[in-house]
Amino acid sequence: MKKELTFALNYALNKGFQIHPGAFKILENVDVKKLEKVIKEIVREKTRQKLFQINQNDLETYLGIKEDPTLQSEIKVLFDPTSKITTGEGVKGYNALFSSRFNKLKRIISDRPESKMLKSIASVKTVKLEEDMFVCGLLTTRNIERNITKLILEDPSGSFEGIIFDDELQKTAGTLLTDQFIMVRVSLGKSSGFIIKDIILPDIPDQPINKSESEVYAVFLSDLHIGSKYFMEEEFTEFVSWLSSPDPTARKIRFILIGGDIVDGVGIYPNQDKELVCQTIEEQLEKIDGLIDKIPKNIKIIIMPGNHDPGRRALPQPAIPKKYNLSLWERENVVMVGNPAVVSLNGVKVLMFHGQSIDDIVKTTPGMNYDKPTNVMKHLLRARHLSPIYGSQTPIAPEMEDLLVIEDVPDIFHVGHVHKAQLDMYKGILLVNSGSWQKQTPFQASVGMTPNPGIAIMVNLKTFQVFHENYNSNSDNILQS
Ligand code: D5M
Ligand code: FE
Ligand code: ZN
Repeated sequence: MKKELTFALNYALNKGFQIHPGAFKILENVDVKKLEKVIKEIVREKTRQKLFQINQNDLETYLGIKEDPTLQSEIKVLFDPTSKITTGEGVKGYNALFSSRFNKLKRIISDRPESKMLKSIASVKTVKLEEDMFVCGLLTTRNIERNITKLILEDPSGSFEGIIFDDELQKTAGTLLTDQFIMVRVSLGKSSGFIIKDIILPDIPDQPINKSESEVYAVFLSDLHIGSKYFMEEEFTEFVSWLSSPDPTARKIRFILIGGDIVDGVGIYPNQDKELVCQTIEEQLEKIDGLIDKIPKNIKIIIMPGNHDPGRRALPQPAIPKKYNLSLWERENVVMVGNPAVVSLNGVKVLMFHGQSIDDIVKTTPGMNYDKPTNVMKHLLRARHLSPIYGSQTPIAPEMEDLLVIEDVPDIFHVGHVHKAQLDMYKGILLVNSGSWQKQTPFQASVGMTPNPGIAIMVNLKTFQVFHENYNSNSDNILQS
């Protein structure tokens, strides 16, 4: 026990006071510098009242941390892939997946004025084009030859090939992702080929942001990697204790969102066992369950899986199955969802996605890198899809419905995976990459990846003001925005 705490307890006991366990728990979390003053004032006041017991209520009243019963904390799961996962078989499955992607995104782009002149690929090929026309489809191929870019798009009626001469437009074309949905403005060239004059992405429309009526906070976490040698257990435990401290921000927290890689898993990468302190998934999940137990019960916790968590590897991922840890599922303040998911926190819509596709996008797209994952997040919002590239490193299951299309515009977009705590805004949407609680691993060091772990990002859901608590002792380790 800290000596300041021992002093405070002895002071009260020597004056004939009894200390209630609830009061003791609060005293444990009071800043040590304030303990002496706090105990002396409470003892004086209660002596005056001739009541020789110090209970939780006395401390909460004195510290001004009495729970505000008017604070609302309503959570609704608006989208969870878990029950929708069917997995189509083989080619038929992929056809269904891409046709669902096309239809959903065509519906989204139909709100744009240009869409009035939208033609199917088959009809554009047969009519005599006198003025510019618009076609849309999924980008299957992009070639650059002799300073000319050629794009091939597919819609259900056929395949369309167009070329781009304009330098700026070629640059835009260079950032497009394979299998992404786009709309193009085209005209007929002199030699009867099609020329692409403009590229239009589904993107995010201007729209008002939903805010919470009560002033409650949500914490954004991800990539704990429990079970790994590099999990920052001490720092994370310190953060968990801070949640029950008298700090005014901590007192208003009602939601914690965990965006995947809760555990480090088993057999995720070669020789992983040498970097694990817990060798089974069950043991790893038990550890998180123990930590969750220390979180105040008025905080609702949403748990979404990442590529290290059990269930299935391919996107969309179901919630971490019950068979690995029933007690997480049985907790009243825990909500288990799949990846991706959309939750409403007092009306604020949060799109949660672990972020696996960032790896593919960083590798293939000019101007994108691991230092600025929020730029990749903007790219995904413009494409209105969480993982467009099919057949690269990120496994995508052949579902009958494409559950990775961003159908609903969120107020907050929460991603993890790349271990960089970073904030940004895009068209009014708050972008949060929630970093990690795992120190740099030998693999990350070998590829020059520098994470900034140990930062808890918190958002006031009424004002959208962002706060953070940094548990990393390295002064270079900061939240990026
Ligand atoms: O991934 C953390 C980050 O490190 C993420 O950007 C992927 C990258 N990473 C991790 N392991 C590998 C391997 N083996 N190859 C390529 N890239 C990798 P996390 O999901 O936490 O492991
Ligand atoms: Fe991770
Ligand atoms: Zn990950």
